[in-house]
Amino acid sequence: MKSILVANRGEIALRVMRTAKRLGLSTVAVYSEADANSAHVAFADQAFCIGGAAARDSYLKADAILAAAKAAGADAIHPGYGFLSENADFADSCAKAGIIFVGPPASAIRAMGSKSAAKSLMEKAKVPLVPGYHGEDQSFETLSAAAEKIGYPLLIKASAGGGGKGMKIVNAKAEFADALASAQREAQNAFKDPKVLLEKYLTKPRHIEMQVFADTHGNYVHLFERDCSIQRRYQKVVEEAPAPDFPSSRRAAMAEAALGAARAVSYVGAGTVEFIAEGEQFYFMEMNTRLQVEHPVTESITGQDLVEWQIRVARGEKLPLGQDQIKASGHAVEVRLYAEDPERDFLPQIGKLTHLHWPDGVRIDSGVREGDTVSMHYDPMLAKIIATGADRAEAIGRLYRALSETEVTGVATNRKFLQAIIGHPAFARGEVDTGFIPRHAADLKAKGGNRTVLTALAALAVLRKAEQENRQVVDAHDPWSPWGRSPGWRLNRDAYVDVSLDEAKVRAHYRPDGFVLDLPEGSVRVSGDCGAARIDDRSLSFRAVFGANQVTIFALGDEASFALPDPLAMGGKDAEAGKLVSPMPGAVTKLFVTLGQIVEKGAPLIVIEAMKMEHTITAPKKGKVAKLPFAVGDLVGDAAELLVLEDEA
Ligand code: MV4
Repeated sequence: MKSILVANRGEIALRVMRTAKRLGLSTVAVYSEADANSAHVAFADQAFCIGGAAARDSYLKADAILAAAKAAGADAIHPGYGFLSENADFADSCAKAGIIFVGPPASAIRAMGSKSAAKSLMEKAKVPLVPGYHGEDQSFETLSAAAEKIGYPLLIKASAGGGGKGMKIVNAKAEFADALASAQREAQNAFKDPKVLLEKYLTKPRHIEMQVFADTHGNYVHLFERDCSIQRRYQKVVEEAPAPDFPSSRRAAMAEAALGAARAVSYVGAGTVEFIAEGEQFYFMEMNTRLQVEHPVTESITGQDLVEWQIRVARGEKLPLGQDQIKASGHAVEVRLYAEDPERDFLPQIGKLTHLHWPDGVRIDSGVREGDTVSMHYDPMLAKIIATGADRAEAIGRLYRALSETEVTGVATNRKFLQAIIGHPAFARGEVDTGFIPRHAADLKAKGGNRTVLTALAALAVLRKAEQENRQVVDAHDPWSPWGRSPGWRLNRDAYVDVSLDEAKVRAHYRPDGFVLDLPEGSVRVSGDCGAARIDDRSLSFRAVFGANQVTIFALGDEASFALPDPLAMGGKDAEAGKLVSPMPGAVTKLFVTLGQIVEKGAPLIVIEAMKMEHTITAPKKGKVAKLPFAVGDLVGDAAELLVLEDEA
């Protein structure tokens, strides 16, 4: 194997290519039209555009990917996760084309693809199953008789489903018939297969999964478990290894069950066997026949590179280590940082990442860079942040600090939500189960504890910026003269300016070394600047990131954004020069003008839509449209230059 194509995008494409390069392989990326300027394309030795932005037009197009592999002379294809990673037909097509699929045999993918069939196989292999029914006979009589035997509450699952899709809880016999009909309808619509299975419903289970590996020589090992119990609507939020409060006897039993599952389907490569656990019991749920998003926590506690293992197995080598040589030490916790807004029901966010700063001392697996755009076409995960420690408390402490130092502007993120989980006393106590987020929902809501400090810092940042900008203009000959420093400075009387933050005015009284700010909570003294600010008697460092009409302050592990007066309304420098910038990230939904057109003051020019709201940009003066870089449908970032109006000659 000399060359590998990665049939994926974002962080996992980069992750796979990094190891491939280290192993001396040349790397081939594929990308959609939306990803032409993305990090995974830049990192690869060569890259091929395989189609349009929508996944079905690119990352799901098996033929286009195989054609790219042929054109590049790639010997192998790594599918990453998602997209084609668990598509047995794609694995077959690779084999037919003489290309190594870095994944399990198509037969193993198929065997685990149907839940009912998988459960029957697992039953034979003596892998523990939740009491239930997973038979072929789908008649109402058989299903309702099975339901009576299982008892209530019970769960109806789509046999072809996975990850929580098509599940129905039935609390009592009277609900069964309706729930069944609806589950069958949904299964038919979503998976074109109405087949369901029934299970006893566990109300507060933990999700614990075992990492397994097998080679083509009949060797099977496990690399311990991961606890992924903290989920939101079946999406994992926090993953850790080892599972907290998980005795080694249960670990050994679960590992044996997982290896039994892998053997039962003649598995090869990296796989994950998912269990739900309640009390002392655990039960097989499903097997994921791919490398998982959360594999870094396993890498952290074992010191192994799982992508290297995958590639070596795909080359026909034996597993790098035997079971006795695989050791776990310490603790690792991962969180998934998403471009989503917890205050708007976790609505996915799109827009340009105007500022991005990653913390030190932790592993960051990310596919985005500052200036990149988060589009609506793909999963909005920005990064996985993985912290390790000698023990769980140390790992948690590091992760909390890392989240404090993570800075993203341009899109809302779940950073504070993650921090609230990682910092929660119940999490510290290891009280993790699938009910964690709903149970602690009130504690996980954003609280404005540092509002006064952040407001004071925002006012200071705005004042310092104004000073810098004025100093050049007003007082070029003596930059230190108090006269030129700001328009408000006068001798012998109260001198002040009003800073407009979020529509409210903060009065700032000049003092020789700073300001006294009148805030609703009272007066505070501020001085210094971003590096070393002082608020009353407290010194702190902070960062201010200015957007087109807002400023975001990062301090004390917290952040807050404040709206600034509209630069167009203020007649700022940009507006005078006729440069119109986007007030927020969004999509261009309408253009009223064309290049070269002459417009009157106040004429509507462009409509930007974001968060279902339309913003119309109007002409601040009469002029000729000299630049118009965007078309209808384009995504624009915060502060992107939308249009330039030139004075008419
Ligand atoms: C269950 C269950 C309770 N009882 N099965 C959700 C996703 C899919 N992988 C399996 N899931 C569940 N199956 C029985 N018999 C509860 C869940 C479940 C869950 C499982 C793992 C992680 C988070 C979860 C959140 C809600 C429900």
